[in-house]
Amino acid sequence: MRLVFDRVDGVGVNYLHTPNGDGAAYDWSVANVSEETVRMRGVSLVFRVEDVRGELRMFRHGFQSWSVSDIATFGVDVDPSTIAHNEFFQAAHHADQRSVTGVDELRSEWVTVLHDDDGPVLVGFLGGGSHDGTLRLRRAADGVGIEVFAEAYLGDAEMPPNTHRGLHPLIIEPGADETNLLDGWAKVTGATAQARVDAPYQVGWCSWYHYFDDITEDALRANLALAGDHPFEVFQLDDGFQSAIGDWLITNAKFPSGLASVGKDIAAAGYRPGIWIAPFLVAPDSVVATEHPEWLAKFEAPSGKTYPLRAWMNPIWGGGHDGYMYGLDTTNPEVLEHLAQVANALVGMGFTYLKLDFTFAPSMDGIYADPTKTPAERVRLGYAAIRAGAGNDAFLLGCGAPLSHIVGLVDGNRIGPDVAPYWELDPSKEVIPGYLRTQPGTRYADDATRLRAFMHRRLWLNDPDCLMLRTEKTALASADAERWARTVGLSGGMAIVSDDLALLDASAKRLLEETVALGRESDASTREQRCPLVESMF
Ligand code: 9PG
Repeated sequence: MRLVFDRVDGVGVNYLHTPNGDGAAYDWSVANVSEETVRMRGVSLVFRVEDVRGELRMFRHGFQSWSVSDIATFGVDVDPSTIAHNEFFQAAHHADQRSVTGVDELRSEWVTVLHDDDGPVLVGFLGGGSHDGTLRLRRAADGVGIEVFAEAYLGDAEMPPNTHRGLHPLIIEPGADETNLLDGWAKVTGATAQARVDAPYQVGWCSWYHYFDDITEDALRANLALAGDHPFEVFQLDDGFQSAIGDWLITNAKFPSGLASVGKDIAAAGYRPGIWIAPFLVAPDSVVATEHPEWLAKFEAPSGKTYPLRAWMNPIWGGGHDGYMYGLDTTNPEVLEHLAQVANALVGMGFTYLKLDFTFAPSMDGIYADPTKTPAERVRLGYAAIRAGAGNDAFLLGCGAPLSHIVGLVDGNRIGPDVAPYWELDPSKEVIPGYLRTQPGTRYADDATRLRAFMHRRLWLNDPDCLMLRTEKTALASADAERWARTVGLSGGMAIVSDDLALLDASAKRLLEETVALGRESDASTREQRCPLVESMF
C-alpha cells in the first residue's frame, strides 16, 4: 500500500511537504483570508490509498481514556456513531461528536496504523495540544478508491479575518513493524511536548473498585490501618466524599472529619495522600453552579435561548436534574482561577496526587466565553490551571481525558476503561448501542493496556487501572484477576490496588509482590527500549 497526497479539504490551507526518512512530513497551517470571522470545524490533508493488497485494517486509537482502541477492517467494521446516533454520548468518545457520514468510514484519533499484506504504514500528528487530529479512512467519491483524511479538528473555533493558525505536523511512515513505528511516534510526540515521564514507578491503593460511591471515612481509615502490610506509596480516596460534584472542598456526612483531617492522617501514616475530583463538572444544585451560573458552558436551543451545557449524566451524583451535570467554561479566566484555587487548597491539605476525572467535558460542542479556542485548547487550559495551582511537584493523573490534549501537563494518564469486579459484560448490558467496550469491564481494560502500552514513559506514566486481588465480594475469577495482574505488571504502568484490604490473604499479598516486581522491571526496561507488553497488533 502507498499513501499518495491528493488535495486539501478546506479553504486557506497551506502546507509544506518534506521527506522524512522512509516517509513524509507535512508542516501546515490554515489562514482565514476572508474579510469576515469564520468558524473552522476542520481542515484536512487528503491522501489516496493505492495498491492495497489483501485486507485493509486500521488501528483505531480512541479519543479519551475510556474510548475503545482496536483493530478494524475497512469495508467490514463500522464507526460506532453510525449505530448510536447519540451526540451527547459521542462527545465523550470522539473529537468530533457528530456521527460519521458514510458507512465505509473508520476513524482513529491522533495516530493510526494502516495495514495490508505488504505491512504497516503509520499516519500520525506530532502533537495534540492545540487541536485534535482525526484520521478518517473513507471510500472515495468514485465508490472504488480509498482515501485517508488527516483532519485538523478545530471544533468550530472562530478565526478572525486575516489570521492564521499553525497546525500540528503530520507524518506518514511505512515500516516493517507497527510496534516500532508507534514507539518512534510516541517518542517524538512526547519529546516535542515536553512530556512528564520521570515520576517514579507508582504503587498504591484506591477506594473505588471495592467501595464505589459507598466509601466512608471509617472504611478509608480501616484500610489505612492495614496498608502497612503492602508496598504502597500512594493512598487515594476516590469519588464519594464530596457534598456535590463541583464542591470539592466540602465533604458529605460520610466524611465527618473533613478533608484536611483525612489528608493529614494519610500523610502521618507514611503515604502520599491522593484524591479524586471531576474538576470540569458541576452538579446543577452545587454551591459553585448556584453562585456562578456565568461560569458554565452553554448551548443554544432551537428556540435561540441559551441553557447551561449538559456535559455528563450519572444519577448517583444527584444534582437535581436527573443526574445531568453541567460543564465549566474553561475559557473564562475566573473559572481557571477557581480551578487553580481548588487544586492549591487540596495540595495544601496534603493531597499531592490528584486524579482528574471526566476531563473530556470542555471538548464538547457548546458556547464558550472565548470562541477562538479549540476543544483541545479548552481541555488544556483547564489542566494548565490545575497544574499552576497544584505546583510542579504534584502528581497529576488524567482520567476520562482526551489523551492528545494534555501531554506535558500530567504525570500519569488512564489509558483504558474502568476495570470491574467481573471480567466482561453480557452484550445485552450495553447502555449505548455500539459502545459496549467503553463500559466497565476488566477484559476491556486489559485490551486497552496492550494496545496503548507504547505510550508508557513516552507521553506520561500509563495507568492501566486498578488491580483487584480479593477472592470474596467479587465476580472476577481468581484466574482472571491473575491474568489482569500480569498485564499490569508487564506494562510497567501504575500498580494501584482497589480492595478492602481486610479481604487480602497471603496469596493475594504474594500476587501483589510478584506484580510489583514485574512492573518495576518492565518499567525500568521501558526507559531504554520498547515496553515489554507491546506486541504485534495485526
Ligand atoms: C468514579 C469513577 C472512578 C473510575 C473512573 C470513572 O462510562 N461511564 O458511565 C463511566 C462511569 C464511571 C467511570 C467511567 C465511565 O469511572 O474511571 O476510576 O474514579 O469514575 O465515579
